[in-house]
This record gives sequence, C-alpha cells and structure tokens, in this order.
Amino acid sequence: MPTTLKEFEGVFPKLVADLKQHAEQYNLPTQALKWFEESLYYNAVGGKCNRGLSVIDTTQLLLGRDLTQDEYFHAAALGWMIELLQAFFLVSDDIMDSSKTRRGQPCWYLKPGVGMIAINDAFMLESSIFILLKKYFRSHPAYIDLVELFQEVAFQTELGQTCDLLTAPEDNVDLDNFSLEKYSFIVIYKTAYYSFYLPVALAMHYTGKASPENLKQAENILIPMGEYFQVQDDYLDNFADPETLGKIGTDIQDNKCSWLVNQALKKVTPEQRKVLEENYGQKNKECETRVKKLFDELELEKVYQEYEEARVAEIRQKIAAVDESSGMKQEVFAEFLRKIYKRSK
Ligand code: GPP
Ligand code: MG
Ligand code: MG
Ligand code: MG
Repeated sequence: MPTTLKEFEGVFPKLVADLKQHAEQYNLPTQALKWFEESLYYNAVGGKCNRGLSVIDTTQLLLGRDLTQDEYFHAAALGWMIELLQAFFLVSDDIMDSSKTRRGQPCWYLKPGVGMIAINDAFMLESSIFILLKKYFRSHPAYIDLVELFQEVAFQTELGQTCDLLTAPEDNVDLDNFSLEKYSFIVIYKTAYYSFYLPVALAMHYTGKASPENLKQAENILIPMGEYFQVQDDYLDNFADPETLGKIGTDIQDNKCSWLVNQALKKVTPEQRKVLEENYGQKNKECETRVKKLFDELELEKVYQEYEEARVAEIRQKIAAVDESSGMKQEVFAEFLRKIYKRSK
C-alpha cells in the first residue's frame, strides 16, 4: 500500500525539532530560531509531496515488505530532505521568476518583512539537508553516496536553471533563441533529476540496491518521465485554473523557453509569428492575453493531449521492459507515473 501524505507529514515536526536543536547549540537568539522554524514550515509543507512520498513507496517496493517503524522514519527523513531541497529551489525560483503565489499562498519573498531575507532562508533550507543526513545516516554504509547524490543533483538542477534563465532574457525577446533541443536540456536538468531520479536513487542507496546497472536503468526511465512532468508544468502554467494550481502562471511574461511556445513556433503562420514576436516576453497583461489567445487559436491544448498519450505509452513500454531479476521493480516506476498522469495541479 502506498503511504499517505498525512503519515509523511507526521514525521516533519521531529525533523524541525532536530534542526532547531542543532541551531540552538550555537546559542542562536530566539528571534532567529523562530524565523528559521517559520521558514521551514511555510516553505517545505503544503505541497503534494510526491517526491518525498516516492522515497517511502520505493523503499517498500524494493524491500518487498512493509517497513518497520524505524525504516519508515528513515525513508521519510530522506523524503523530507528532497522536500527541503525543493523548498530551497522554489523560494529562489519564485524570486527569479517574479512569481506571486505558490501552493495557494503568497511566495515567501513577498511576505511582509521577508523580502530578500528569503535568499538566506533558501540557503538554510539547503543546509538543513546535510544536517539531517549526518544525524541519521552517518553510520549507514551508503552515507557518502547519499551526500554526493544530493550535491550532484543540486548542481544538475542549477545547470538547468542557468539555461532556463539565459534563454529568457528580460530585455531581449528573440524567438530564434528557442528550440526543442534547448528545451529538452533545460527540463531534464532543472526538473527531472531532482524530482524523479533523486527519490528513487535515494531509496536504492538506502536499501543497498544501488548497483551502477540498476541506477542506469532507473535513470533511463525516470528522466523521460521527468521531462513529461515539466511539459505538464508548462502546459498548466497557461491552461490551468490558478486556484486549482496554487500558483499564477508567469512563463509568457517571463519570456520562457516553454513547451508551449516551442509548439506554437512549429505551427505559426508568418502573421501569427509576428503577434508572438510583439507580445511574448512583455511584462504587460494585454500582451499576455494576446499570446494566450494565439495559443488557443493554434489548438495547443489538443497538441498537448496528443503528446501526453504518446509519451505515456512510450514510458509504459520502457517500464514493461524492466528486468526484475536484479532486484529492480516495475511497480516503482508504475506507481510514480500513476501519481502524475493527467494531473491538474
Ligand atoms: C521548475 O521551473 C524548476 C525549478 C523549480 C528548479 C529551480 C532551480 C533552482 C536552482 C532555483 P518553473 O519555474 O517552471 O517552476 P514553477 O512553475 O513551479 O515556478
Ligand atoms: Mg523557473
Ligand atoms: Mg518558476
Ligand atoms: Mg512552471
């Protein structure tokens, strides 16, 4: 049985207590201690926690049995470390993307009294990962692999974010700068590694099943799955109801090399391309509305639905071809795919 969000969230207060205790040894003044705690709850809790939950589900599937209380706690702790990594990314990404809301609330940097302190709060969220990793996994045989995995995946995500930002200059809209090749690089690095490969790879290291072959096989399925997930994110940025999504789309105004604009460029007439050139990437609501109208005219919703079916069929085929004799389980991937297929938020 997959674990529940409620059970997973039940572990977080203990980890917050650990982090506070770690900070208290330096006699951190109470105001700062409270600030840290508030940032931890505001930024790490309140999402779907698919990444964190997947560490637990994968651990259970790889061991082929229910987890002991102690194993559940350890798998959940690893899961929360991904959620902390994600919180570190989101707090920073929302500043870089000038976003307004996240998970149905104001972005952290927009809260009164926070502002650019959010940058330091993001660093603290990242440091928290390594404090918890040391506390609970210092004597695990895969400790250094776990540390290196978090560091490498953070670097990969930052590479993706670099490319995401450099293809979206604020002052220079150049549609020739976009391409599906660049798109693919951006989303694999900024999203797929930390959101899909990391949870499964952590569970593999934790359960002692992280042979190079198993890791490679996991990567071969999870990276395409992560690419599909970011295409969904780009689609929802324009087509979802912000109320349901919990965030207001920014990609058009931010001049992003998004999946939608790349699909639009494949279909536009010269006149429509002109509309795009004049209105894409402008910090202006009317321009945004014109682009949205063009996306409707080009029937990008339909293009997306076709993409989704084709991509999911491909991923399912890859899953069916997984050789289980090495200890890997098809269900690990199938469960992950189920969590995201046709998502609306
Ligand atoms: C998603 O991009 C990617 C990230 C949140 C990774 C950020 C990486 C950093 C190194 C900060 P997005 O901007 O489309 O996400 P969202 O739509 O949730 O804002
Ligand atoms: Mg971004
Ligand atoms: Mg963003
Ligand atoms: Mg997005």
